[in-house]
Amino acid sequence: MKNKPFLTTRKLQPENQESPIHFLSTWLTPAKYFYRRNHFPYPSLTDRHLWLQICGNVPQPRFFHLNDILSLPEKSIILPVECAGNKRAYFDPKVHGEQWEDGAISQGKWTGVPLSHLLELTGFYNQTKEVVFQGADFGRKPDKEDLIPFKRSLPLEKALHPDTIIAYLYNDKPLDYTHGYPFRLIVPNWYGMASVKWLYKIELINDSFNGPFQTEDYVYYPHKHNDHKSFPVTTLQVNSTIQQPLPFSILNTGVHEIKGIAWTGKGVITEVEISLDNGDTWQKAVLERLNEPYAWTKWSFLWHVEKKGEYSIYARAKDSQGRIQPMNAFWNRKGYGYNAVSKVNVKIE
Ligand SMILES: Nc1nc2c(c(=O)[nH]1)N[C@H]1C(S)=C(S)[C@@H](COP(=O)(O)O)O[C@H]1N2
Ligand SMILES: [Mo]
Repeated sequence: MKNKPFLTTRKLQPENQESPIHFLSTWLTPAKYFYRRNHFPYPSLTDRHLWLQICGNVPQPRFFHLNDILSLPEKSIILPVECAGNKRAYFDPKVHGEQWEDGAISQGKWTGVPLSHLLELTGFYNQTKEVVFQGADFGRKPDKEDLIPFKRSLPLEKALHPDTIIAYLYNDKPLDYTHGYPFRLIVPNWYGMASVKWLYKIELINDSFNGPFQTEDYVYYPHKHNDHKSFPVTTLQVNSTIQQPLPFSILNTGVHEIKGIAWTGKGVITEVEISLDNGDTWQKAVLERLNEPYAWTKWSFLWHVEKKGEYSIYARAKDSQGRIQPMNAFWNRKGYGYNAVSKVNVKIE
């Protein structure tokens, strides 16, 4: 019998679980191994949710039924969705929030209709500044009274990007309920919070949306005790994960394959380097890429090791925008965007 990995539970209500990222080597994460990140209890869906509403600043407000949407031109894109809190557990000093390690990221094939296509059908007025996306789930924020939905906006330009899609298939099957059935916004290059699940209402507005999921949460706060110099969380940092070997493994002398994934929200990954001497010297890993602009890059490195002892394996990715993983992550109070050089300690005996 083949052994199977499992999700790693961070919280059950609402459900927050990590993908077994160290044990997955396929390009497409099977739906059952996709991480789960929820702010609220799962929504109860009704037939109402098979209709996607576009309203606000549009000449022809409309409801699109799932069947209407299925008949429109479709587009498929392979891309990772990464939670902005991925790797939060590694911040030093520690920060509050789900203590995600490496598994708040998963990649698959998303199929849907470009949002720009729907907005061509409804039209939109010139003054439009942002597009607001609302999910069917709702609940309370800690210390607040009122029930609020999960709701976020995109600048019009990002909403109109041809790769911003309303997805209804994941890996060629209808979206799982847990991942947003029937409709999910997919926003390439942005952290996962932008990809609103159970999407049922889209509103075009003339000003800036300032709901709590973009003015309180998903904001980088560089200081512990005040909000100075805060700015919104948007694009993915350049980042990588060492999938194998596992932290604190005990290995024999000889040859070991060090392998993992690397990704970025700007351009493409151009290089992954490995250091076995605490960052003094770096050697290039071999990259393996799909012909897909947003997909993660797989990398591997054959390590010949004869000397027994303890080692730190470092990996750092570079992207085509000249960004590189720093030795120390940019600390911020809510713990977003951790992307310091990836490290795994092992012992050779
Ligand atoms: N409606 C809704 N959409 C949502 C969320 C949510 O709680 N409700 N969480 C967001 C966050 S923070 C992330 S990281 C991703 C997680 O998607 P997943 O659960 O499919 O992995 O969905 C985003 N979209
Ligand atoms: Mo997230």
